[in-house]
Amino acid sequence: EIPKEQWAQVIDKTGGEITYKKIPVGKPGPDEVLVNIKYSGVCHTDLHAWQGDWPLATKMPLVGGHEGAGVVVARGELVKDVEIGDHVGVKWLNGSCLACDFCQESDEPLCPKAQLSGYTVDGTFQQYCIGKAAHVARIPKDLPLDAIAPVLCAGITVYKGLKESGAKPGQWVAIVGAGGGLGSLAQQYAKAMGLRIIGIDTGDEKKELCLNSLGSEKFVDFAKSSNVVKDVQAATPDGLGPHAVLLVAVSEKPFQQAAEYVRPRGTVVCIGLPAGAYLKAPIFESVVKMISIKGSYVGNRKDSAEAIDFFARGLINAPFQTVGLSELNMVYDKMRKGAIAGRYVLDTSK
Ligand code: 8ID
Ligand code: ZN
Ligand code: ZN
Repeated sequence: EIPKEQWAQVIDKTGGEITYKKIPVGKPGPDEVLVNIKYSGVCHTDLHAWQGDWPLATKMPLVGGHEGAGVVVARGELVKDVEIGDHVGVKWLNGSCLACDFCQESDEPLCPKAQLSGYTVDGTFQQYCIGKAAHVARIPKDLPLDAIAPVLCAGITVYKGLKESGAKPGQWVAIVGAGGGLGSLAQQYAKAMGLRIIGIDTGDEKKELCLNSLGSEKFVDFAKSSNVVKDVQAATPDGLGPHAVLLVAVSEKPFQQAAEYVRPRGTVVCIGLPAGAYLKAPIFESVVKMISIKGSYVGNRKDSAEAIDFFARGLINAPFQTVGLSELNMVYDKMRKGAIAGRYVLDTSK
């Protein structure tokens, strides 16, 4: 039975107080489903949205969150291929037009009418969330909904980014921001894809995690290193640097360094979205090393299904800690300080 009211984390203005309170449960439109969110990951994007870091306005008032795993409890009359009781994920891409050039080519994140969970529509920091049926991720019923939650943004995004990097099995990839949410999953996907990994982040806790359980063979501590560029290149056997770089850090500096240490013919994939930041690369080295620099933005429905399938096959086992939905403020405090190794997942029942 669907209640009339539910617990949610709500903001009324950018950077304003986050209030844990009861709000009405929404009704799904004809092409939508209502999902009883059991667990939601907390992505750094949610913090950017709250802080107003990006040149794109959010809806207000706003319920954040876009890594929501739960159970379908209601559906609109046009929905035929999702059943009540199915396990699904509400992703960053809540919906898209399905008709534009980009949607037709399965580049739906690029849809000019894309609806974004926890940004332009209410997201998963609530007990009942609405998603477009076409876009909710299908989750097999035997998978744990807490552990799968971070896959729904972090997992999909890094899996897509690794595909976009063009790195082949046996080649080296540097993961910049390796100890965070996206970075920890990136190592797991990279390892499963047969890549060799250099983790870049800071602190002994993240170093241990990367080297001992996530799959990095080498680790560079960006805060301790006196020359990150040299150290990253030295981490590859021939000293010529990694074939690909996945940038998932939330600061500008590493985006400036990547072109310097990437291998000739290598690819730099930008994923992290630090506020107000610019990309800068030396033209000389970019030209004579024939470097590619590109962006990568979440993934399409097929990427999502594949990322979940890696998890279903037992290849993805990234660290997460679970706390109540009511503790979102604490999670944001830690995230702002870079003090989270892995991901926090919120249990919406407390
Ligand atoms: O589709 C996309 N492109 C997409 C999808 C999802 C998330 C982009 N993102 C963006 C988020 O908006 C955010 O800007 O990816 C970024 C990373 O998200 P996250 O993994 O959720 O953030 P986190 O858990 O806070 O991890 C960030 C890590 O970066 C490290 C920190 O120590 C932390 O572990 N880091 C920083 I800050 N500076 C670094 C540096 N110079 C660094 N690591 C290496 N070198
Ligand atoms: Zn995200
Ligand atoms: Zn479209």
